[in-house]
Amino acid sequence: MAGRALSWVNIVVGVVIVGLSLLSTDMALFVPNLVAGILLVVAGAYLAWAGPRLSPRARGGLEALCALVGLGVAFAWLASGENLSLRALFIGLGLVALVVGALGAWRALSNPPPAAPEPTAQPKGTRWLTWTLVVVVVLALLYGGFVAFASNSNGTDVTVVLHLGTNANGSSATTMYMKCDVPASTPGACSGGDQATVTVHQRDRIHLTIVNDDKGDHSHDFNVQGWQYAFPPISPEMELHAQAQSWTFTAWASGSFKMLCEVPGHDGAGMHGELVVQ
Ligand SMILES: [Cu+2]
Repeated sequence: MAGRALSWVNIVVGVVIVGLSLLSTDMALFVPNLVAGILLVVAGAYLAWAGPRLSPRARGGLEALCALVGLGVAFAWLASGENLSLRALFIGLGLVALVVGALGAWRALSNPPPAAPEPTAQPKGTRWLTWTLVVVVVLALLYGGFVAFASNSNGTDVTVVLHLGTNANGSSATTMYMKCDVPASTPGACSGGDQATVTVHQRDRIHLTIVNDDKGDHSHDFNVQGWQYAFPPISPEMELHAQAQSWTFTAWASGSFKMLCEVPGHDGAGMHGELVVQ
């Protein structure tokens, strides 16, 4: 039946979104896309299998949820800095999920099937799917809540430019640095010598640019320690595949956090600094 075919479209769109999200270098959208794709697959599978046995309202609600997920995917990629072809694919996939979900919800709610006796107990075979769906939805909501809370900025923009490189000191011991480009940074936001100290206020929006003075693909790997800054889109991790890379994040959690290069030996050689969120 047509409704079931539509559910399969959700599954296929979800699988493609999961696959493409693995290709994406936009870390801010990687995890939300993964969650959105998995949500579409699980909801699509559930609708394909148990859809005809669900009440119109439950089916319509699930279809509407898929439509919202599709809208979210399309909308998020509109604002992304990812290359245009990948963005276009994601926006297209999101719009497909939006249309399929909206159509399914409309069909379920406007044409309820002839009253069938409501099953008193759910068929055993679909229970694990129900619970998987519940868990995925709860995780998605928790993550969405975290992202909404943690990325909420006070509107103050702070620019910080850091250089990562190796000192040519001629001696046998190699020393490395993570230092500020003071003229290029917001006054007062960045200080220190070879080990930078970045000082910002809580909820400032930080535009962080890392310049790799040693060139090379992934010769340095910038990260900030602490679980508060471990998850996209708040994590400013940059693997430095380009000579200069930028990242915007909100300093949502106060405290002192070590900034470092994660390439073995570089932290010890001096390639580290401190992020102080007051
Ligand atoms: Cu390094």
